[in-house]
Amino acid sequence: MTSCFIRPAPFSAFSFARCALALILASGHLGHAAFAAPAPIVLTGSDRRPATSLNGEWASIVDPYFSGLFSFHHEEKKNGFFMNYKAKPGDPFPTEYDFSKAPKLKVPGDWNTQRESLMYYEGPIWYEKDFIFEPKPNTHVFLHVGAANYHSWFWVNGQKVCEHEGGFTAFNCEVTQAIHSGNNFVIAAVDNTRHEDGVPGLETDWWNYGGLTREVSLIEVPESFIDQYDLHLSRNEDSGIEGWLHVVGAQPGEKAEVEIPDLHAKTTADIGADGRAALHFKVQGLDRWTPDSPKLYKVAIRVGSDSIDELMGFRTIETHGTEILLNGKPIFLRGISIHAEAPYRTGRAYSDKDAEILLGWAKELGCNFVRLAHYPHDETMLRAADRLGLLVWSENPVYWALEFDNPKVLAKAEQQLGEEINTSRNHAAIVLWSMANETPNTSPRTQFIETLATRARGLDPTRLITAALLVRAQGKIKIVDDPLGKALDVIGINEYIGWYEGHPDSADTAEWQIAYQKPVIVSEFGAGAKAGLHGGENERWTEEYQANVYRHQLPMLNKISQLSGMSPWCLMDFRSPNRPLVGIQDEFNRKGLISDQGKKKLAFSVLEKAYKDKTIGKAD
Ligand code: GCB
Repeated sequence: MTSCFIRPAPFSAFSFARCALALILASGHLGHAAFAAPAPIVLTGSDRRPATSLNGEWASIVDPYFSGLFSFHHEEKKNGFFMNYKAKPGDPFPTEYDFSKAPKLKVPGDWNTQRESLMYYEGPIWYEKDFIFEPKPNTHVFLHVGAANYHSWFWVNGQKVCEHEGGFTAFNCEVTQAIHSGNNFVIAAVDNTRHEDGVPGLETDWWNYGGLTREVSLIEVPESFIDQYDLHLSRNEDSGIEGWLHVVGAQPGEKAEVEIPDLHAKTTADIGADGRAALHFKVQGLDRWTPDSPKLYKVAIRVGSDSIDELMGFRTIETHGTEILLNGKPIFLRGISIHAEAPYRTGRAYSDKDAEILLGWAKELGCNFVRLAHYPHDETMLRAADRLGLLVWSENPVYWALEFDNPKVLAKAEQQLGEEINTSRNHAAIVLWSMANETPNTSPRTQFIETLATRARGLDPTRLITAALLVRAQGKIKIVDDPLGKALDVIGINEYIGWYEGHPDSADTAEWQIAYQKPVIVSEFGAGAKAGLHGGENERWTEEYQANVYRHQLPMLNKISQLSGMSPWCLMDFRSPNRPLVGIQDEFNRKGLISDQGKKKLAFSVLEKAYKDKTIGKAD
């Protein structure tokens, strides 16, 4: 049994509230006696289903002590904010909150950039929204949350429906029992407090944007419904499309049907007792998805009265020696790293427009590849990458030093990785699952990430596994021999010659010793520059200095025989509390090739020229 009194003093109201939460959750209270939180389910392709949007303005209460979690009037439980109690004349107790008078926050959106007082806020905030809904008979209704950073709890009409940990993956809470015809309300508590045992942990080089940062909606599905599916081009069989789907509540004898009308291809498969159907069919005249021709096909997936109209590309990805092969042909990944920072307005990116701008810049740069760092980006970004023909590196937020010897942390990382893969597995654009970024070389770390790699391969054997590794420097010799490399298909390397190490021309004499004969992607290099600041090419923070770093890096990278791609750091400046230098950084990491206000720096054209003239990397 959880106890609130085992922790030594000081024991703050804040920790009491958290502890009360643990007790309340453990004992199944919170306005719904027999609550046992079911694991939120994955709905693959949820954005392709009809939905009732709950985006827009939500009432908000900032609650740094998390006191809204429990009632001061235990017998009444009216003061738990999740009850949304409206005071009545003659009540024998005071009600100390009222969502109808509370200020609003926009959803989707981080709270930090919506209200000045919340810029640095880390803690819980309550959200409330009224909505009208008419559930159809014999359906399941899910509250779909695109992402809530970091820990979140949800109630519908006072009934707890789910909780979720992890700030960058979508989840769905079943609300069928809690929702009713007519007026309803949904309440969320979202807490962006950083934790030592979180994923990511205490320290990141990006802003800890809190809140309901991605879209929220209601998705209604029939009694028996498709929760997950996977369709991809076979590596072994020419023109074979294979995969599977899973149905919740499948009826005996029910069949799955998949059709690609433009290819006149259709298959029907039996659904097993475990709800799974294996899919396989041959297609003729398929145009494979490539960056130059990102052909997407309409795919109709049907089981009983449930159906999803997908839009998918088909391609293969594999390695051969030190090469990456797309559709069996070597390809050099001309990339750039991107944070989910909103262009022009800053804050967490979430919209189609944000994705179009960010990926549009990547295309302008001559990229065929983007590293979406350092966490799974949203569905709009992945759809845009499918559409625009940009190969994607998608990353689990295992960043820097986590508690690698803590099994609970491993479970959290596995959960987020599972959500990332199960949600995004049908995007042709994604070719690499990245397990981690710059983790220290210790054996608990290696075991931890090997476990993740095994899980990723189990969930999706069709893509390549990577991670961004650190480099050991012995003077001009740069060594990559991290044992984690054994577990990877593609070695990612982050290096900052010319910025954190030496001068731009130090790259001219650097020699690389890479212990693996596998494809290598230099997943980061770069330098900080303030847009509009000009000076000598050896004067830090100027655009000239940054361009100089790029000019010296490119010939050096060309000498790495395993080089199969690169994604310099990074496309656009992004907010980070680690970057306080006044007048230069002002709490932005300035390694972008473009400023947060959309101004291109000189290095942009250095890289653009190298990409467009194909003077970097192996010819493809
Ligand atoms: C890194 C990290 C990245 C940082 C970058 C920097 O190695 O992977 O998250 O933002 O360096 O700018 O220092």
